[in-house]
Amino acid sequence: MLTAASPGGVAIIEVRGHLAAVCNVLDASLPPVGEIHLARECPIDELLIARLESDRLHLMPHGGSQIVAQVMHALETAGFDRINAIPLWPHAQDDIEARVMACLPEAATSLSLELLLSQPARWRSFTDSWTDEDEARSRRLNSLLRPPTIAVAGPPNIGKSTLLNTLLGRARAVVGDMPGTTRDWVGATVDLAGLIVHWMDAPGITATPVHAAESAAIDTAVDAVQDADLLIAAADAYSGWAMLHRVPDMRVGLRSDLGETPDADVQCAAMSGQGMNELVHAIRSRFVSDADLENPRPWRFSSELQTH
Ligand SMILES: Nc1nc2c(ncn2[C@@H]2O[C@H](COP(=O)(O)OP(=O)(O)OP(=O)(O)O)[C@@H](O)[C@H]2O)c(=O)[nH]1
Ligand SMILES: [Mg+2]
Repeated sequence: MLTAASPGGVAIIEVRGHLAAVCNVLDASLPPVGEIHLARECPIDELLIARLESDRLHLMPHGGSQIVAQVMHALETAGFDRINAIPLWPHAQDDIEARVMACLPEAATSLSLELLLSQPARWRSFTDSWTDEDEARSRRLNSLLRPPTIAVAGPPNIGKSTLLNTLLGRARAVVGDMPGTTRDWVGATVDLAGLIVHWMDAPGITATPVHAAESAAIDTAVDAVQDADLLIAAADAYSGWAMLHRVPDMRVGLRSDLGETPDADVQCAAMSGQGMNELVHAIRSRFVSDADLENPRPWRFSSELQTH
């Protein structure tokens, strides 16, 4: 039997029954009754195991919904039945505040946190009827809690990886003068003015790959482009646009200090910082607009929230 609740940054999953199976799925040893172990080898996440009784223990992984879902799934696969979450929010005044607390681990920036924390007051004073536009705005705002994936693809050696490194403020992607520097997708989590995104930096796409590794890298780039929530085509003033297997959602001109890229929606130069704020804002606006953020009506941030 198991239950889960996540009152902030750490989740608590209570497990009752034949506990040896838990240790098999989590690759951890069973602590003696009354002791707590840190399971470092667990393939899902480092977690604490507190043995409360011979047949009852608490698992404490990080509280992110993905991690909790993976641990719960592993336990269910091992034969445990799920029981409803225990309401572990004793300080919550009402249901809406409890739901805000449950979502706190997902709010990773001050923008998302402030918006989330303002919801109990908004819902309490809301007497209007809920509209289709409220629902659509809420879906857009949900990207503040569930990071979208952005893929950047274009010809080689135009500054795609430099752009990612500049957004991160540190080196993550390999940058170089040789076309084909990036051999595989480099993924990083980037904060775009309060919107967290998973940024995929693709290898350069060229019609004339020289090495087998380059050619394989291009195949990977072409495939991965399909799944991104937002596809950015990148080019510089001289490269032309790469052929992509999907129409891009946005065209960005890079290395704008060397010249303007024809037909780009936004121009920027990562090395000098020119146009970077505009780029960040333009990307964020594709998911959440300024009007969405400024709208004082409540946000239905959880599908379990009733609107009447
Ligand atoms: N002038 C100028 N040069 C830049 C700028 N951004 C990057 N570069 C240079 O452009 C070259 C290529 O940069 P990368 O970031 O490796 O380019 P890439 O598109 O990732 O290249 P591949 O991985 O080969 O596809 C490097 O020498 C960078 O220093 C910029 O804003 N202005
Ligand atoms: Mg690169």
